[in-house]
Amino acid sequence: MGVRFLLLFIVGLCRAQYDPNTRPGRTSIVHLFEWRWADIALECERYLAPNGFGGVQISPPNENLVIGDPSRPWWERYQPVSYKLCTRSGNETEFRDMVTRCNNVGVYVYADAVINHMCGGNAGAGNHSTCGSFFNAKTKEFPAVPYSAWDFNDAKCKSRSGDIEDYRDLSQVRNCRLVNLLDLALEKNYVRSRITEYMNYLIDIGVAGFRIDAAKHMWPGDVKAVLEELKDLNRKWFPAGAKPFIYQEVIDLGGEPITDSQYFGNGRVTEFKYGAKLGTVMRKWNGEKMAYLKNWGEGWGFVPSDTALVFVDNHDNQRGHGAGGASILTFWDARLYKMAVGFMLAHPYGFTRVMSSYRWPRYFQNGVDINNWVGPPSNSDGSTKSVPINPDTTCGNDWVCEHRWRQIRNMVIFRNVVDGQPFSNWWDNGSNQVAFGRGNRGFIAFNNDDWYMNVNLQTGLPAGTYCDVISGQKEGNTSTPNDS
Ligand code: AAO
Repeated sequence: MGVRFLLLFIVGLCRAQYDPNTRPGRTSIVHLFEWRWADIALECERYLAPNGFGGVQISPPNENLVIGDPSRPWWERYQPVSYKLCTRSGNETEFRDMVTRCNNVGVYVYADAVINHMCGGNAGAGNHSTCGSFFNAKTKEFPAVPYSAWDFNDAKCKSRSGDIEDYRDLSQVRNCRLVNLLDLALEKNYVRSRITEYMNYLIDIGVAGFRIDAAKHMWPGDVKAVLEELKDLNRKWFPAGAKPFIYQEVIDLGGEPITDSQYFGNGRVTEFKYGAKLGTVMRKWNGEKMAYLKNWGEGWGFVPSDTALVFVDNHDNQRGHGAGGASILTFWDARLYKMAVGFMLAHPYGFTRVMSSYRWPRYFQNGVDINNWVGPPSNSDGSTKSVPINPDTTCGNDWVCEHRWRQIRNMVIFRNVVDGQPFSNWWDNGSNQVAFGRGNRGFIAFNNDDWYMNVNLQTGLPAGTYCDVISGQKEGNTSTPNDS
């Protein structure tokens, strides 16, 4: 008995960083990409909590380089200047207010931690930063942290340009600059302690976990050393001993020496194969069809379910950055996108993240969207626009709010309802009509063929009348008419 208890205890400790810390029965988070803290606080209270969302991934909260003012690209936020909490999403007071208000309604906050690097190496005089901190990238001085030249990796990098030139060279990927971003020397105790100080500051404010940006570009042992110094979560909202949820951005589509599994020891990893493959299936490319989804998950070569953070698209690959390629489905392909997100939320594999985006003026030249840099909806002074809510519950000001689309919101609730139930009663027509249940709690059917679906299926549900929450909406004891 004693031994078993000890074993459980050790296993429990080791698994802690895989646990999203969401409230029981809340099984998904949403990435409110580039939203202002004030809007996120409101959204937690008015929409996310009432609809069973477990948490929000926020854009990086720390000070960054201002680029192209007033036409500022979204990606400036991946160029840190210090760990002060002011960005165009808001200042520290607004950040604290958001975390407190979201936590108070049981919607937890996951911060995007950009700890692999500072800003691009060419930034200098003439550039400013979001809190006004002085810095000089050319001399590698960031006095607001402070970091100076010897806190960076350049001496260890063996590529000709100092940048990552070849993803097949593992040490280049981890020691050289990712697109010229100044690469921090994470093997140094000094650098590690500045990073843990920043992350612990966020934990004290009340965040529940972190997306680790560019984890692939850091040695797994260095990431581990940083994570080991993190505090337990704030006792005001979380149980004693709760550890921050960790999901590491590791792009592993195969063919490179850096693999997801090298990072399992630190927490979950982003499973990029998921969105790339699901997009291919829904688009029916490469001879793929939905019938093949019967063994979706590990059967498709994905990482073990309890180490996976999954998503249909993310802020990079919805606009051609990062990895995944043309198969990635986004809000621009609304019908297929809803099906893919619906499939993700119905299926038990992985911990699910829903994307919430803004529209930008896409402009393709030779197949490349040359406007894929365009930042969030903004005012003429470059400040980010608020998210107004229309009478029909959609969002204004070019915020897409996919998480408010009925089909997606209802499937977030579906996932909560079927949580813990087995994948069951699979049916397919050998083509693109499929259906499956989750124990005796829920059942879903998809038709991605070009002809009607007319079958009698075993659902596993108790006899009764059910509402189709994809095509309609349950209102009291009735279901609104099919409007799909
Ligand atoms: C900007 C400018 C740069 C400039 C730089 C510094 O665009 O021209 O040099 O500033 O001044 C974001 C933007 C960047 C931006 C950066 C900083 O995306 O454009 O640079 O902010 O402002 C790699 C990383 C991955 C990274 C991804 C974008 O591994 O970590 O690139 N994602 C995160 C964030 C992202 C952010 C950063 C990191 C930096 O989510 O928003 O960048 O903080 C291969 C590799 C992947 C690699 C991709 C892209 O993928 O495997 O690891 O991702 O290449 O380079 C097939 C393959 C697949 C391959 C893919 C593309 O699909 O199967 O493996 O092709 O070749």
